[in-house]
Amino acid sequence: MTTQIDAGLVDEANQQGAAHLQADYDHLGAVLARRGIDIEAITEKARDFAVAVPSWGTGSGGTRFARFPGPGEPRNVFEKLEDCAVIQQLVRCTPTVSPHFPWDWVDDFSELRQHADALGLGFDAVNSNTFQDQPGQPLSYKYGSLSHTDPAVRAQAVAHNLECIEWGQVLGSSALTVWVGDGSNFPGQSHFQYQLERYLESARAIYDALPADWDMFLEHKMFEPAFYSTVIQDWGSSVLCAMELGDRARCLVDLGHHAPNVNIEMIVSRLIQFHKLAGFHFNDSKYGDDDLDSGSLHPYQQFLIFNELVDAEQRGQAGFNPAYMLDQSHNVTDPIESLMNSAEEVQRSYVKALLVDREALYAHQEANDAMLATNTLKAAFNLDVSPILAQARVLEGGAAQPIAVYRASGYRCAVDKQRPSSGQSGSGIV
Ligand SMILES: [Mn+2]
Repeated sequence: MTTQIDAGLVDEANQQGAAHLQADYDHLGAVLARRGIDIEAITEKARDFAVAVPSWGTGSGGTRFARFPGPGEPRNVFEKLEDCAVIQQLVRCTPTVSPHFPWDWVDDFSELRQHADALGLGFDAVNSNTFQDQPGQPLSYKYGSLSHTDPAVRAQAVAHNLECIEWGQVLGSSALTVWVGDGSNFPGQSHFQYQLERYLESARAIYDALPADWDMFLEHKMFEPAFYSTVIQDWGSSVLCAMELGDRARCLVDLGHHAPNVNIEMIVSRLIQFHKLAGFHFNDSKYGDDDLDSGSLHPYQQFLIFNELVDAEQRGQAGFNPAYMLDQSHNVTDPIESLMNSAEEVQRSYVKALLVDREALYAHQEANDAMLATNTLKAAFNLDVSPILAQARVLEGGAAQPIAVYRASGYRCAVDKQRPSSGQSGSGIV
């Protein structure tokens, strides 16, 4: 397997920090032991944790005002995979990449899969794109795609999704994520019910074409690009459509796609309860679909979401198998650094949720002791689990301090020389 960063550099940095890491790990181990928790068991769970990297996150993102490209941006999906391999080499919890079509379209998908294999990477859910027009595309999505009034436009959008499945099969993927920007910008512009009926008819055509081992993830988003109404605007519409389509259609929760102050962890619980949770696009948000780095703003909310996920995992909830993916736009940071940091922050929430004393929590809930119940959650959240995360990375062959090693490697500077700016980007905000 090709490594992007000199393995010697990783080892050297790990050895330099080994004594301090061991001391911190031992101390945390003693703290956890007093709570009846075996730190080694938690570290094993941390080692097994995985979150997929979005191919579109490897380039600098932007807004509708401007995009400020960074140095050495990947110019194609092969170069995006190389950057993803750097991330995986150092953090060891991002073994798969979620591709987006047609941004990541290639002539030969077998070659792409071989390239990923050589880098030690696999593919997660494939994403279709019917929210923008591509060069040479016969019909426009200006007024919608899967829900367009014109059956010919709907057929074109369905055909694209079917192509995505074909390409994804070659890549070894087993899920299609469908997000449509369809909606309206003016009251009265669209008939809500007819529009949703057209969406369902198109989604049905895609669902019926799923290979036997594939699932369909429906991603909702409250607004943008449509600013008055959106066809799949919230988890209510999403779950209604998923129920209508069948067992293999489930709801994907993007943390930035909700109304402000919505209780996302409760939505997650509801979806788990009814076997309709597909997975996540992790990111953070202050105002809307900001696509900020995961855990950068609301780490407690992210922890509370994982509290629901770990609760389901530990209770062995039937059909519980969510896909974890990042979906972020990196406008002012090096995307590799943001993705490494974010993967760690998501893993951190998972590990903290593992530390919740569930028996005590259930007892406090039964006794209606709100104070002790909420403090049980805080007792887990307030612990610094960084030594566990670092130890898990080191044991998996990654870096205890990924960003420090990445900066020391000079990778960005090296690829900047190999990748002259094309002035274009396959990055986007979804
Ligand atoms: Mn998303």
